[in-house]
Amino acid sequence: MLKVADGVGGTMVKLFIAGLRFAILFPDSPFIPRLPAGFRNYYSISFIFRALCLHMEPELYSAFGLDAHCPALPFGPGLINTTWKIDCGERSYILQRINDKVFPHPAQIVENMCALGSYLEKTAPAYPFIKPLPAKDGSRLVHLEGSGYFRLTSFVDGSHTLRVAEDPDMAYEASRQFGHFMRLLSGFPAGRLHATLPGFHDLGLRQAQFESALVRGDALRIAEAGELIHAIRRFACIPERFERIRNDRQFILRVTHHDSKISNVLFDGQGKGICVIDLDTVMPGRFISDLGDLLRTCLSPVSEEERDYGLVAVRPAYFEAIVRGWLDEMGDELSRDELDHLVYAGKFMCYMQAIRFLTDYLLHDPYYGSDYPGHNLVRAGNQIVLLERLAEKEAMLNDLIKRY
Ligand code: GN1
Ligand code: MG
Repeated sequence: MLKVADGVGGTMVKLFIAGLRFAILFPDSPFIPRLPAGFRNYYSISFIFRALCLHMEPELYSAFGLDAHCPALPFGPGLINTTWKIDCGERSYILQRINDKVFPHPAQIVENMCALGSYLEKTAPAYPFIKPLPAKDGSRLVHLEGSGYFRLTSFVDGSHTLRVAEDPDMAYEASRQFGHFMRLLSGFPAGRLHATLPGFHDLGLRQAQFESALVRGDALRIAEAGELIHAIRRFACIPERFERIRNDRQFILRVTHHDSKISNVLFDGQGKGICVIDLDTVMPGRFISDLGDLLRTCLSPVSEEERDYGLVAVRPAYFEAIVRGWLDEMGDELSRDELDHLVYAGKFMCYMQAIRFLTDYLLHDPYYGSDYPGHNLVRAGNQIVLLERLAEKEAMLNDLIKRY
């Protein structure tokens, strides 16, 4: 139990702790001071909460055989799992708690990673595939009653991640990394992987969830989102096209990453890609998911978090770099029908992310949570503006890549 001193200092500490508790319980409260946008992801209330949480878990350190004195700090901007970096002198690790409200069978994730890891050890031994490390009892997933499921991986020394692509070369590198990953695994029977999140990028399912939220969701929020819903309706051709793709046998089921944003690529000090990370959603899928999420997250100079929609833009040089990076790896693997859907891939992912954010908003944010009131509405609007910008430039972008 924490013992707090008396006197003015003690009162200040008690007030701080009370404030922190309030912030954790009511993160959306208008009484909680807002941090500047750039800091929000790394230094938000949830960041402080995560930092405090790990110190409550000494059993976890012991299960993985980690020295209890190694400091752990919250790491990365992920929305679903909780991530810490643990520094133990020479070696550093990444510890993740798998969100088992989202992933119903965390063991399947680890099984997928081990199956892919063993395959790559044989077929591409030079690829630095990041496999979960065994705990003291040999298992690669530790379950702590009441705390959840945890896995540990090595931190790749000298690596870093990027939140946004700072120039087209970085976008090229990121794209090439995801294309490389898919190509290396093109001989792996995708159907052998568990679908860790069934229906994850099934736009038909996402559309049905959206339609249901429009009926069951909060009436005030539905009214507030009226204009956005209208804008979404104008893109009905995107889910319609997906239904045709679903039945098109030329759209091959491949080992697909399903979260191919630039922040899931490790870069070295020279700006070269090392490998891809965040492998929870690697499962059978279509290439439009991976090329699409690269386009969604790299085309604009600002991320899905940006509230000033005037800053959302589609940069043709980045489009070209991403498509080039993708085709340099996957060009020979793609079928004719797939090659005809390069721009569609980006539209597909922007559309799906917009309706996922909006669905969550209408249902009071059960999936993504929110750092401020209206957060998921803002994100959904941002993604629709990005989709509009992309659709406006579609013909020009297609011209740009004709020669590839
Ligand atoms: C989630 O947690 P994170 O940031 O890796 C989501 C992705 C979304 C993304 C939007 C399992 O990924 O599908 O694109 O948020 N992952 C899951 O930022 O839902
Ligand atoms: Mg992820």
